[in-house]
Amino acid sequence: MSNVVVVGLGYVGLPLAVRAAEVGHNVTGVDLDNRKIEAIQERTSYIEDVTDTQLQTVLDSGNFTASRAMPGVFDIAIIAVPTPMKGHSGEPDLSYVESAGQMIAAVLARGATVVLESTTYPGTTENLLAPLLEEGSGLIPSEDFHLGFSPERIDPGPTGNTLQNTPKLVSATTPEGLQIIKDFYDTIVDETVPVSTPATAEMTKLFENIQANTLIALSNEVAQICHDLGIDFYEMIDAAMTKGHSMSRWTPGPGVGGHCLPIDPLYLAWYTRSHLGRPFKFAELADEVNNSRPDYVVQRAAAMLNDQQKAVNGSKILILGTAYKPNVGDVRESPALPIVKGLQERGAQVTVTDPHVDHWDLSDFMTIEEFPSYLKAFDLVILVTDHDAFDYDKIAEAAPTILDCRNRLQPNDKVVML
Ligand code: SAJ
Repeated sequence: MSNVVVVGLGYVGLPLAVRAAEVGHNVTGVDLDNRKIEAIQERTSYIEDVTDTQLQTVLDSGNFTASRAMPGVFDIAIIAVPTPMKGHSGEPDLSYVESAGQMIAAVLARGATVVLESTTYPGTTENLLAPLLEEGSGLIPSEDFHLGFSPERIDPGPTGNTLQNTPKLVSATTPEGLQIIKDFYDTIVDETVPVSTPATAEMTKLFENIQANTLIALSNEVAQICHDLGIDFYEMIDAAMTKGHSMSRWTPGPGVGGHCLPIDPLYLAWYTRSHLGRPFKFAELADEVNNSRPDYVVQRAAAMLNDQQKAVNGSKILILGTAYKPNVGDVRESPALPIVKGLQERGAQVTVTDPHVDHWDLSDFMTIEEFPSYLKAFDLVILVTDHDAFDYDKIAEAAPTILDCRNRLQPNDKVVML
């Protein structure tokens, strides 16, 4: 077993660190966020996919410790830090990768291995991280230390897709490095898939999310056409799926949230414009279509109120679910945010309820225990995120009128499908 450092203890890094410790590696988790380190020292998991028991077990085994600083020695260092965009510039923000690389370079020893897991544009590992490690350590990449890229494929929430059962791409700048990286990941996942270069692995990861984001945008646009033509999109997509092959089922929604699907395609869109001098049209079009969905929800809500001779201004609207997808508590890039803001800008009194979200300060918040009995007090209910915890029978029975953005309820005279 190895001395492993995981830099970045978020939804990727903490499950990875815990899993590596579970199989016997000696793992140090490093994060600059004191709250994360304190939570771990208090033996409490802040990541839904890691239970308190799992965390406590590896802490008690002595195989896992958390720290704000790098340990003095390590065999493998894995970077699992965020790769967001710089505001609305459309430009990637690799500052977290750079600072993680600098931390690692300061203690990088000959013969060690560095793996980047954070999603990024092709060439980052070899053209940005390698020189940064060399500058900080004086060691030569591929000669004095091994370097590779292994994209994270975490699927947050109780989806059944786990770190262990999701095949893991592995890549490196040398055959020796690839063998070392493959051997490591073979101890923690069921299947590793070697690819020829880090850039191939970087592009593969982006393509996975670009394909999803684009097909969701396609379904979003076709769903609007179906609505205008009086065609049930879901009957249509289910009929299309009977073809049995070469079809995949992506459903329309109120918009695409999370810190992956809406962001990753823009990494490649930025790269093609800045390095190849041409746009990545599918990424830009999908972004435009998906980003138009929250306003479409607001428009449809206004039309439903109008049908009741009510204005949005002054109406009481309840939003069910603010997280970016069902059964998680993450609101990053959630479409609920622009939907709430759009309704408030039109004068609506908006209340939200979400059993998974701990912090919400954009509007009034109602606990799930309160909300069924108060449903009748609202002029309109909008189902934005269809958590399993909601009692859909009660909602259908008690709500005045519902705009269902997730096809979770049976359409009737009160329930309108987005
Ligand atoms: N969504 C739709 N329609 C769909 C599927 C999803 O509107 O048919 C929306 C969801 O409501 C959500 C957003 O898209 O707002 C993203 O949800 P998701 O579950 O599709 O994706 P994430 O962000 O939770 O995880 C994705 C996954 N990638 C793909 O599905 C290709 C996961 O496998 C990746 O590991 C993860 O990104 C990541 O970290 O890159």
